[in-house]
Amino acid sequence: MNIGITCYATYGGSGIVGSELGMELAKRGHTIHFISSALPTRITELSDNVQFHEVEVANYPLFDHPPYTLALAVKMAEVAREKKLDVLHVHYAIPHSVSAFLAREMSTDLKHIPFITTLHGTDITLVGADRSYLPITRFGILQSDGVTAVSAYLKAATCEVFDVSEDVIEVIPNFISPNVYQRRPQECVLGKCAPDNEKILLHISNFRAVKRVTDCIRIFARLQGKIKARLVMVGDGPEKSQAEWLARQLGVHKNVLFVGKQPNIPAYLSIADVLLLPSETESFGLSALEAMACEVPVVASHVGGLPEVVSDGETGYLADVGDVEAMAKYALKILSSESLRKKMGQAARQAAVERFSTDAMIPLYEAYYRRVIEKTAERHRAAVG
Ligand code: GMT
Repeated sequence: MNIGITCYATYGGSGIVGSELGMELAKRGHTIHFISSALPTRITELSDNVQFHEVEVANYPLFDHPPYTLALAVKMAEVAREKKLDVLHVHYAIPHSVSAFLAREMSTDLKHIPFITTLHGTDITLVGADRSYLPITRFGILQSDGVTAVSAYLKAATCEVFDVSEDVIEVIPNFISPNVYQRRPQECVLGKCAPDNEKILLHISNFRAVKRVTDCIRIFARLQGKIKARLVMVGDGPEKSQAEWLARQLGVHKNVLFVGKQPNIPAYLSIADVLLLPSETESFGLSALEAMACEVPVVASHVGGLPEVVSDGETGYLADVGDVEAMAKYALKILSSESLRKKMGQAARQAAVERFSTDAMIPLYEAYYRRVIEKTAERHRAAVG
């Protein structure tokens, strides 16, 4: 198939899922056309069957905000026509589904090319549910020829918030490549993060408020004097300085390492004993899945789609949002027993591979594309007579 993929290029889980899906589909013989403002994150190489089409947004003094949504729609239509796309798949509803709608409606020769929207989370639970975007997000969903959500929780939330019928949305969970995400010896990273053989607690995120990064510091502070450990914070974003400040306030800053954005996430996961993910909400929690694949038990909030990923008591522990006391207790339990960490880590790896591997999930996308293409073609034939 010729598949167009649009996602955010530089930031967040939806961009990671969009780009990794494209690369996996390309490995299976499809031709992928990424249409985005910049080369999507994690795309390291282009080839005959992985192509990139940059959306250039012309500016003009009159524009307070250059209209990216329109420039994207024009580029989508151009690529769909020139590259004979069979399907266009957009990740994150806002504004991508609306651009795809415009592209489809711009000209009669594009009406038979379906577009599919994958909902990732904040496009529904935070941004999309905001009054200023709700009607257009709902419109984008309903105009899509296919809609997928990354968890059953997100599907239910979308149906409720946007008053959308259940049969509109297919659940296709996020995935990992078990060969990329696996525990491997990482002497160099280990030496840097735990020079004195400390246990490692890891957090990985974009440091947005929704991630509650300061809870990681509070959890870590509760472990002081109980276990020799360090907290490694991977990523960057608006809440980083608040977390740094709190680490100083609580007197734990010497053992908290802020290492910024890192290109090699599996290397950090390979040295971790526990992943902390105390988010306010999480439609799926891709970093939890990545950790599980690297045999790292997860201590996270019991919220959103996380219980679909982390089995409480088996592959990690879940606690109420903000309950740093309970999360610290769970982290200590894992860190105090190497056999428990290993047992949970192995169960986590097994669950990640069996339930969320690329081999299990990519065929679901391929089958869904085929179904939507067929359905759209039938509808188109009926419409043109
Ligand atoms: O979490 C973010 O702030 C980024 C956001 C995104 O769309 O890039 O992440 C969402 O999509 C990820 C990939 O599907 C999910 O793993 C995250 O759980 C989800 N984030 C939230 O729901 C807060």
